[in-house]
Amino acid sequence: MKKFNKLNLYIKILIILIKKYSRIIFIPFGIISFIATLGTTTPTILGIKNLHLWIAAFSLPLAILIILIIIKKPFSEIKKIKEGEILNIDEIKNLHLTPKIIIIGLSNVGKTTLINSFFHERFAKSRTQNIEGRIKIHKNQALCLIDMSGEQIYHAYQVLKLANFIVLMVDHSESHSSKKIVLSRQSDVRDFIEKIKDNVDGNYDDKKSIPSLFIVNKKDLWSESAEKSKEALQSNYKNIYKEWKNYFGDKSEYIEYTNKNDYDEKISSAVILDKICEGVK
Ligand SMILES: Nc1nc2c(ncn2[C@@H]2O[C@H](COP(=O)(O)OP(=O)(O)O)[C@@H](O)[C@H]2O)c(=O)[nH]1
Ligand SMILES: [Mg+2]
Repeated sequence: MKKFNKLNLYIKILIILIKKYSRIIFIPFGIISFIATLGTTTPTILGIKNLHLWIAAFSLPLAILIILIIIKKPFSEIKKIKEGEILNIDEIKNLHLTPKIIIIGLSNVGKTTLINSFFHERFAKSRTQNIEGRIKIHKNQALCLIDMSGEQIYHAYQVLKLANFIVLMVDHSESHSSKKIVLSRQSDVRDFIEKIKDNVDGNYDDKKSIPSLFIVNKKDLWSESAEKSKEALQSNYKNIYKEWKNYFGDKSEYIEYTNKNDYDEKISSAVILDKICEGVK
């Protein structure tokens, strides 16, 4: 179990709660302290006028705060922030403090494998059916990584609503072993991105600037492809990335990547997590 300092989360939640209910908490204080300052012939206890009222003025907000904590259970989110904790869509929606990182892309690009690698698990065993969140603690920052099935575009639309960070994965071919660069795969990626943009255009006014990573995955397989087709692949994806960046903002980065550990120039998955943490700061 990773060490994770939750104290700052408790403080953050307390501040949010106090701000949200500031009227209920501070109006009684204002009224009682106003009454306590009135009048000249008021009783003096221990040299302080209306000491009993002042005690009430200070203890009432505290009591109200305690009652709010009992009723609203604001700290329940912290219990869920545990390394590896798996969350369904409703639980993900209830996270207010943890940045949500969505991993989107066509089916078989390697989304689930990437997420698993953050937990030092090997390749994905089964197909992703639903939207699933998983908590990752990286360098004392909690992240909620959200996986989806690439076959269902409405999953991507659903997770887009939640995103604080987007990881878009693309590849040269649907296959996990073929070195052949498939042109139709690149046009499928274009279509996928167009659908994502249309959805954002249709639904949000202020969602256009989201930090992101544009990951071209399965680099291990293109190393032996003909030099020309490799260059064409890179230049096509760099162009698609440029359009992506124009749309989603400057806080984005293009990376050529592989999930395969035995690949010589492998960027470690921890570097990807570093970039995500930097992006959500
Ligand atoms: N060669 C190669 N295969 C990969 C890589 N990443 C994932 N795969 C394989 O591609 C297939 C689909 O991966 P998966 O993570 O399930 O894709 P998802 O549908 O996007 O979640 C699996 O057989 C993985 O083992 C990679 O970087 N290189
Ligand atoms: Mg998957």
